[in-house]
Amino acid sequence: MTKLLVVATGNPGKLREMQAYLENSNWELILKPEELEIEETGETFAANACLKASQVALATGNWAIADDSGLEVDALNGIPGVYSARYGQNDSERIARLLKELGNAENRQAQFVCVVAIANPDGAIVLQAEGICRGEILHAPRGNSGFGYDPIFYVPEKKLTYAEMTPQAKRSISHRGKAFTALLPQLDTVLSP
Ligand code: ITT
Repeated sequence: MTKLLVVATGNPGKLREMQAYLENSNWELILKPEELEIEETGETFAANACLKASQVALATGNWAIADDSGLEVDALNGIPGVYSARYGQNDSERIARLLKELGNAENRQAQFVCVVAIANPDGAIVLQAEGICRGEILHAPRGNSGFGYDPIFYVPEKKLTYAEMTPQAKRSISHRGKAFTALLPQLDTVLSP
């Protein structure tokens, strides 16, 4: 039986990836109403993912899935981290600010983190998974695919930035790809209460 799952994100780049990753699941995806905005008051990716999934499930009366993610830069003590979306007004501002803060620092090591959470219609969190991808921050953007910080995040294993990868390649090594790989086998076994 197909069940409805509300995708609790307002980020179109994330949405594209989440829709692709959920394509062959037994769930029928619907989008979160645009006017339903959840304030991210948590201090961890897990807290914010759970908050978004739970609030959207309660508000819509459906199952909901949320993703909280961000970029942690070693030389900046993990900043922007959970504040990655609030680091500037748009993607190019956020990238410019990060490159400025990092300057010519020799240590360019960083990681993308993603926590995905699923809530049932009562707002209870039933599943959660995390994925991490280590990489390096370049001095200037490279590539046109993807979204967000993709053009400055270089993955040595692939010798490409996220923005130079095909969606399949990004999925195979990315923080979100790994979180969904852990989550998907469990998702189809979840039954309505
Ligand atoms: P929702 O909360 O509505 O899902 P958001 O953009 O506010 O959307 P987050 O709070 O999780 O999402 O912030 C994530 C930030 O990290 C945001 O600026 C993204 O662009 C960035 N980000 C997350 N995953 C990324 C990826 O795969 N590639 C590039 N940037 C990414």
